[in-house]
Parts: sequence; structure tokens; C-alpha cells
Amino acid sequence: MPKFLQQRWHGYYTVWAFLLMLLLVIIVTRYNWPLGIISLILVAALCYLLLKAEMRYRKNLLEYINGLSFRVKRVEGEAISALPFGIVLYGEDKTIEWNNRYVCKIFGQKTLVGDSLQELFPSLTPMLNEKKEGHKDGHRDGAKDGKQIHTEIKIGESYFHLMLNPEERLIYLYDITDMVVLREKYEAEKLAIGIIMMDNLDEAAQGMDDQQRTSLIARVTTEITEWAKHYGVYLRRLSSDRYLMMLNYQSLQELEKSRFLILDEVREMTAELKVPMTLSIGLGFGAESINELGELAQSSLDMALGRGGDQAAVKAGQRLSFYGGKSNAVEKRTRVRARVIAHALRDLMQESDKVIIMGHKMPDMDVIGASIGVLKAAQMYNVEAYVVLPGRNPSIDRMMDQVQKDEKLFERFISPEQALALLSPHSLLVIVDTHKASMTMEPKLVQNASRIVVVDHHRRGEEFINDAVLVYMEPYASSASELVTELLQYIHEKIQLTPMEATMLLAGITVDTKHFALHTGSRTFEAAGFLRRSGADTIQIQRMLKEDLQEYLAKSEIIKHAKMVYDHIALAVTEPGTVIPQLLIAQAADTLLNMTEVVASFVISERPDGLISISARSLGRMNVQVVMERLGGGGHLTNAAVQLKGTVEEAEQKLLEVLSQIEEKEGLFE
Ligand SMILES: [Mn+2]
Repeated sequence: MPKFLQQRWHGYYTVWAFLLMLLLVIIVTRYNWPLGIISLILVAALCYLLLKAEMRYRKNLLEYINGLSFRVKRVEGEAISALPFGIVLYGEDKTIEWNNRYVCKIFGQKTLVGDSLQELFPSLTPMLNEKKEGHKDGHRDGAKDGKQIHTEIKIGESYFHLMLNPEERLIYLYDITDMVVLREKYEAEKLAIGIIMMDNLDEAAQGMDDQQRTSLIARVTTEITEWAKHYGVYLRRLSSDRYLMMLNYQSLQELEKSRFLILDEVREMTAELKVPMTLSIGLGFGAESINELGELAQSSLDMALGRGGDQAAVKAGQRLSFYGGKSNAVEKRTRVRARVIAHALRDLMQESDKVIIMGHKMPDMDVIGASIGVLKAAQMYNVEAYVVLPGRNPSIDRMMDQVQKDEKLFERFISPEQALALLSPHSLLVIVDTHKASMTMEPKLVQNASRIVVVDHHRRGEEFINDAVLVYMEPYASSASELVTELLQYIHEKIQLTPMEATMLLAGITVDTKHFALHTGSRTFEAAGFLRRSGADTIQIQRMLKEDLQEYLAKSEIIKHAKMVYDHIALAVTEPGTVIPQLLIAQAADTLLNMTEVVASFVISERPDGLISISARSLGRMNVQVVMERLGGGGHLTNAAVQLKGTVEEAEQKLLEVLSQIEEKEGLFE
């Protein structure tokens, strides 16, 4: 019996009362002894009765408490085994030692004792092993909250919240099926907004009369409407070539699973009608507000268009995925955009105190050619202009030798440090041949510049210079030099290129098109024609492109290791330890494309900086950009690359895995 019960409030007072009574009896005895004896007997009797009552009380209390704790114990056992959540105790060897009835019900077995924990909860295995290591470190002082493992598991059709206390080797299972079902329903019903755009309606419908145009739009619309109905998408026309899509997440997932078949359907259907037309789709999901969702959809559409159209871009929170994009960008026949951009660029240049031109790291002839073109444009308006060039590399060495002969031109080339010093708040930074800040020669210039212009022909990647004031990105174009050549024709009516400038621009086009073999559209030839008229020297370009015997031998060494995979893909992996400059790796991939049957080529080798480089090239029937993006790289539909850490064998392994994934899901070739 607890002490406080033994010392109940009247305990000591009773003793004092008896002592007082005894004192009174003594006093009474002194005056009248017979009365004293009687009162003594009475006091003794009272004391005896009181003691007896006290004893009886204690006995009853004890009996009562014993009975109560017995009942509590009995109910406790009953309750734990009948609790509406599962309890499992397991031993050191990870087998189950005890479980309550509820757990049996979950698994539909009579008892689980003796079963292995790993078998019952396979998803728990890694966490259990992790904890084991924690044990060795000597954290044995009780289960702190941080040490408990919380996870969600699915058993049969039900979902459970699993709480594991490794110190006590105890698992609790709460049924959260209702919550999960509700959550899934909520997720599935979340809104996604999208925009569909017919990429080239104006071009395709050129030369058609109203009736033909209307019937073309009607056919495409029918196709899109049926597709939308099938996937539960609400569709509304915004303008003659744009539609608004509203759908829930579940439909979005199904669309992504189908890999946006509508893109292929429309492309094939219109190709049959001899008016090749493609769609671009931008979808946004997972934003906080509907406004943001609309913005996401628009920026996804911009991405899809920026990458050449004929594809769908889905932005779901942080995730960005692309689907389709199997055809090469369609060349636009109108040059309206070139003129508009040229005029905007002219105005920007005239408002600036300086123009600083910068290309991508490891500049190639396209960068130098385009830079010299932009330089010329600035000079036409007497604006001070400079080209950033941190140093030379083998691919521009012979070109720069030529530039050096022209002193006035050569003094315009400055180092990134000089450029940073020259940059003022009124300067204009023109970035050519790339649209990624991290890829530029000096990213600090991008950070510091207040006004940026981007002129690029690469498909738009996720990283993008967002605050550029003017963006001229045309993935159909062969090269930045081609785009700059077009701009030059509109930027000043009396433009007169020197033969040197024309040669440099033409060299840029020649290199990026592999002598007018790849990505060459009618506008490429038009640009080349303009440059040739301005005195471009093709023999000199040939001299700049001449190869070094040692380089040729190194390239042959790579090509010697080539083998064919998936019938049409040439894959060359150099021997481990062979170090080859990036430029040669890329050139070897180019060369492999010349072989019969080859549709795409991949070259894997170690670079001088220790990284493993994969260069990928394609003739257009396969999208190597997607392959490289999955490995963390990027580029173009026909020209992409990635740098990896590790060994060449590992890189080859990773590449083959990605190829087999793509082959399984959507097929490698168009
Ligand atoms: Mn280029």
C-alpha cells in the first residue's frame, strides 16, 4: 500500500486525540479514581474498535486494488490483441516473436510467429540493415523520435502507416487506406492546363484558298478533338491555330504514358495530304494557383517550340519532360521574323555604349563566324564592339591565324577579364551559338550584363537565360552563322561585308552543316549565296578545315573500335586509358555517320581532363538529344553529348541501358 494511503489525513490526529484523552483520564483519576477507571476502560474500548476498523479498511482496500489490477491486466491483454492497429515484436534474427490479432487479420494468417520480417515487409529491408550499422556505433540509449522509422506500405489492397522502433524491435501498423484513397483521388483530380499549337499553319496553308484552308484546319481539329475526348480533356479553341486544354492529373498521366500519340497522328495525316503540319503542346501541372498553372503551360509551350516544335513539353512541379520531337525542325519559309529581330537588334545596339559578343566554351568556327558577323553589325552603326575569346583551341587555330592577318579585326578580340572590365550598365551582351549561361565562356558576364541578346540554333534546353531582352532561337537553322547572316541582310540596307567577314561566316555554316550535308535548308543556301556574293573564299575555308595527320590517325584509332548495335547505331568505345581530345571524339562520331547503314553514332572516350565523354550524332531518324539528356547531357536532335565521371566501360554500360529503355518504350528509330 502506498505511503500516502497509510498516512491518511486523520492518522496522526487520531494518535494525538488518544494521547489527549489519556491525559484527561489521568486528570479525572486524580479527582475521582472510580470515574477515572471507567473512562480509561471506555477509551481503551474505543481505541480497540478504531484499530479493528482500520485493519478491516486496509484489508478491503488491498482486496479491492488487487481485484482492480487483475481486471486491468486482463483487459489490457485483451485490448492489445484486439486493438484496431497492428503490433509486431521481432527478435534479433529479424523473425517475428509476437504479434497481435490485428496483424494476423491483415495478412490473413493464423499466426506470424517465426516468419521472417524481410519476407513480410520486403520494402523494410534496406532500413533494417541501415539501423544495424547504427547499433554498432553504440547508440543504445532508448528510442528517440529521430530513430523511429516511419513509412507507408501496401499489403493486399490496404495501405498502412508503419512505425518501426528498432531499439524495442517493435512495429506498429495503422490502417490508412481511407486517407490514401482520398489523397490519390485528390491528386488525380488536380487541374492541369495545356496549350496546343499548330506549329506551321501559316506556312502549310500558304497558297491555299479559304476553302482548302478551312478544310485543313477542320481535319486537324477533328483529330485533336477526338483525341481530347478519348483522354477526358476539355478543349477550347483560342485562335485559329491554338487550343486551350483543361484536364486532371489522371488524364495527364495517361497522356504521358501514351507519349502524346496525337503528335504522330497529325504529322502522318497531314503528310498524306501533302501539307506537312506538326503540333506543339505545352502542359503545366502542380502550381500553387491557376494563374501560375497558365504561366507554366505557356512556358512549356515556349520550350516545345524553342526545341523545334513537333513535341510536347510537360512541366509538373520541378519535373520537365519532353515527348515526341521525332522529326527535324521544319524550316520556316517566311523571313519576317528575321527582319523583325534584325530591327530590334539594331535599336538595341544603337542604345548601347558597347556591344560585347560571346560564344560558348571551347569555341568552334561557328562561334567565331557568328561573332564576327555581329561585330560587323555593331560597326555599321559605329557602336564600339568586342568579341570575347579566352584562348585558342585546335578547331579555330587556323581560322584565328587568318583573323590575325587583319589587324583591325584582331584587336577587337579581348579576354573575358577585359570584357568584365569594359562591361557597363549600358552595354549590350550578345550571346551566340548557345543559350545556356553555364555554357558561355564567362558566365559572370551573363550575370553582370543588364541587357542580353541570344542568337542560337540549338534546341532549347531546360537551362535558359531568362532575362534576355531579345531571343532569336531557330532550331531549324543550320548554324548561328546562318542566323547572323540573315540578320545582317536586314540590319542595314547598305551593308557591305568584306571578303574576310564573309569567309568567316561561311566557314561557320560549312562546319556546322558538314559541308552542307546536314541540317541544310533552302535558307542555308540563300545565306551562303549572299556570303559568296560578298566575296567569301571557299578555298580558304577548305584550308582552315584541313586536317592534321596525327589527328586523323587518332580518329582512325577510335573508329577502329566501332561496332554496330541495334543494326543502325555505330558505337565506338576506346580502350581504357586512351586519352583523346574532345574535338576528336566529336569528329570521330561525325565520321561514323558517313558509313552505310549507320543512322546514329556514339563515341565514348576519356578526355584529357579525366572525364568520360560521349559524343552522339544522328542523321535525323533517331533523336540523340533524348539519349544524352537521360544521361545528364544535352544538345540537339542530331548532335548531342555528355560528360560523365567514372570509366569508359561504365559509360558504355549506362548508354546501353538508356538505349534499351528507349527501344522498349518507344522505339529508337522513327
Ligand atoms: Mn553552332
